[in-house]
Amino acid sequence: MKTKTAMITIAGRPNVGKSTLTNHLVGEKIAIVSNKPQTTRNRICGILTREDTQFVFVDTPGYHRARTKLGDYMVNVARESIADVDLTILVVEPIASIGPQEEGLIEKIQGSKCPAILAINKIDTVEKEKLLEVIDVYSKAAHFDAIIPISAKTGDGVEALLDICEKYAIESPFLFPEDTTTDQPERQVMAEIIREKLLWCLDKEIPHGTAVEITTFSERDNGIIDIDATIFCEKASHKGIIIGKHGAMLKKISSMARTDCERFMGTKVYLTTWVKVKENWRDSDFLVRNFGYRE
Ligand SMILES: Nc1nc2c(ncn2[C@@H]2O[C@H](COP(=O)(O)OP(=O)(O)OP(=O)(O)O)[C@@H](O)[C@H]2O)c(=O)[nH]1
Ligand SMILES: [Mg+2]
Repeated sequence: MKTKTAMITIAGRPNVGKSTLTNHLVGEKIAIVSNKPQTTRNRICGILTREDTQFVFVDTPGYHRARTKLGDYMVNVARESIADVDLTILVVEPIASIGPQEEGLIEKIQGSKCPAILAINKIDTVEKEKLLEVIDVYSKAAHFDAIIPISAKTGDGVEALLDICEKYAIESPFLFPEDTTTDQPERQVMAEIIREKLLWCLDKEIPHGTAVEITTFSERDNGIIDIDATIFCEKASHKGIIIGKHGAMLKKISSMARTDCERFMGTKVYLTTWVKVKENWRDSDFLVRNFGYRE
């Protein structure tokens, strides 16, 4: 069988729904999602193999103005993911004005000579007329091969988006085995699941200042998986909040995470979590790299 692959970057400002879209395209939750901006920190591939075509969707950190070393890393990843792919999908909010983040990304896309399409997401939240205004503003601002309104949440328009993506596939052997859905190692998926629950349960800067390290990941003879995870935070006061009164918050976070870990692994998981402080680690080149945020 002659096979094709398409390497497709999903770019956009924080919180526009890139990871939600990646999950919908792949048909499995492989990227964490939250209502807080700057959820995704690394480049993550979501893989979908459909008949003779393999799609590799590159979910990226939201493009923003960085204020920490970690932020610098995230923005760099977002920027560098645009070159050397077959297509870039720029995901935007259904807002009829173009922000500086979008301008920056459009400039980068045009400079890369990579074909681009625009996906206007969250159309479940706006009226048709408003959507026409958004289409009008973007079609005047830049050249996109196509402009597609979608809802990554409901799945509206996602199939049409996939059909368009298929046109950019080029003849090539598959890059991943056919049943693969992500390039992330299992331990990384587990760490990300825990970070997602931290984002869901905690407010303000606290979850943004956390990093999760899996120190044990082992399978028993009966298939049960033991996971030990350390949650690092930036301040002693944050540690107290993450643990909560009588450990209630940490218990809640761990229990939510365990359910998702079990779903992903398809087996019973024993998850043990600890919390440690690493003062202002996001501002340290060394610690940022140490937590795995490096090319
Ligand atoms: N109503 C609505 N909400 C959506 C849609 N797509 C995503 N969201 C919500 O938008 C928020 C952000 O979604 P994410 O997928 O984490 O966004 P992201 O672009 O990956 O964000 P970063 O990783 O921070 O760059 C979440 O609360 C999602 O549930 C959509 O089509 N409609
Ligand atoms: Mg994301």
